Amino acid sequence: MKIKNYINGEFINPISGEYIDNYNPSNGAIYSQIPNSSNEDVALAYQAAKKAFPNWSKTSLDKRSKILSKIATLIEEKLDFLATAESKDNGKPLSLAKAIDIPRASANFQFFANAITQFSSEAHESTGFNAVNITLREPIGVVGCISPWNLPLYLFTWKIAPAIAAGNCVVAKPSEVTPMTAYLLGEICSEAGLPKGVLNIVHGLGITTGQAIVSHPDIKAISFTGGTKTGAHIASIAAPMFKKLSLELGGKNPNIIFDDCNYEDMLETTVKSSFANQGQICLCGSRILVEETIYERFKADFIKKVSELKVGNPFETDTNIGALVSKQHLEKVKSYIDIAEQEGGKTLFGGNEVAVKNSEKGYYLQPTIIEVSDNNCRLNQEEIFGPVVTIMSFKTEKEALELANDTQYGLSATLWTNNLNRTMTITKQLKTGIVWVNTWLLRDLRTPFGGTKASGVGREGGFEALRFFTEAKNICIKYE
Ligand code: TXE
Repeated sequence: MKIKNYINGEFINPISGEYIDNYNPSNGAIYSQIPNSSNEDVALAYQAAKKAFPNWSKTSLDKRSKILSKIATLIEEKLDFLATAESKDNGKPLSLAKAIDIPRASANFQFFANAITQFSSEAHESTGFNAVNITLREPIGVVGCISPWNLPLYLFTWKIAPAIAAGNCVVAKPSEVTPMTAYLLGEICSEAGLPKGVLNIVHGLGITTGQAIVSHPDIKAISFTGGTKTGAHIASIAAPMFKKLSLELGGKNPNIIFDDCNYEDMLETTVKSSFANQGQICLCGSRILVEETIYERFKADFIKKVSELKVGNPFETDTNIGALVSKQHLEKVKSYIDIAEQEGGKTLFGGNEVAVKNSEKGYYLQPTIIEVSDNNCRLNQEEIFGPVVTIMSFKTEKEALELANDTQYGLSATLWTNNLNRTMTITKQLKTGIVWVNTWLLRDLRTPFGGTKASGVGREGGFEALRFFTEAKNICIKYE
């Protein structure tokens, strides 16, 4: 099957006619091809977006909102179809795609369909000056959205929905590793009546297609989610061109566990925060820090729970852990297990590839727990982005906080305690954009989402996203 670019409401071949193979991670087979788009394809997408902008930006909020809602409904109606496509493309359990990825993609459109009707320009009477100040929030024009492979449709729509809700037209690129649901979204948008050119989806490699979007002089804002190195590279191109930038990058998130927590809740959630989506979520708690008093108990219970997880074909209903997204990524994750051994880390569970019956060429890895004693080891400092967590103990609150903050990243942290004073002391001092207390990945789409330090700049979600995708203009009117 050949995936095509979606430009000006039409599915078209890349100008060069070149295609790249796309793999099914559950069995290692090539199952589709995607356009290897070049600067010319991006230019075409830009022209379509530019042409659509004057009308779309002036379309009433009510109409925009209705179209976004319609897209949300169509995604919901096609849940099984889209979840199956996502699972095949990404390797994630079908059950996860059905429960999380696709419902969230629909929710992204529904949320911004509502949010845009509540997002307003502001006016301030400047008392004493006979003046009124108006702050208009105007759409930027043509914006670029570039998304990764771990939560394909979920993250793709998380950018596109606020961008178009705010009146912009979009040139978007999904990851070349997981292009399928983005391709299917094009059809859904046409069916929902989204005018031609409002959303244009260009497929291809990061270094060519992605870079063409970032360096296009008239694409004025870039919203990117992906690796920290890529984010830095994108910033080096976009910043001198004075583009607005939102960068959601990697994480090395601490999961801090105190002995006064609700132990059973903590244990169950920690299994999820460690290994959900094969550990390929930027919010996974990959550094588990446990208070010394319960360390041995936790270790034994955690190993037991993790050993019960089933690694298997994503389409089997009892599979907990599916395939990693690509051969290349599997190799990267495995290399960290080797590094652990060289650094003196002790593998408590896992560490090996899994041969899944009838899918022997798939990219399966056991959930892996490694005990470390030094937070400066590479395993605790570098993002692995796979089913590999480290555990280590701490003695005091102060030590826990120091360990938690001792990383270049600052995306999220999880804290398990029932002590209110400790909760406030620690959460206020954690240098992360998000802190969960006694829970993990509980998302309210109104909240700001994003990280500090090497985890990126800017916030997505709620009005933050609508502010990003608009330019604020102040008009000051003096009257007699
Ligand atoms: O991501 P890339 P990769 C982390 C994770 C992973 C590492 C590398 O640690 O192991 O990044 O993964 C596009 N100009 N995360 O290499 O390259 C690319 O085509 C413009 C964390 O697969 O960052 C894709 O669409 N675009 C992360 C998107 O960027 C470029 C999720 C992300 O790919 C580009 C994914 C360029 N020069 C990986 N180069 C998270 N924060 O959730 C690449 N791209």
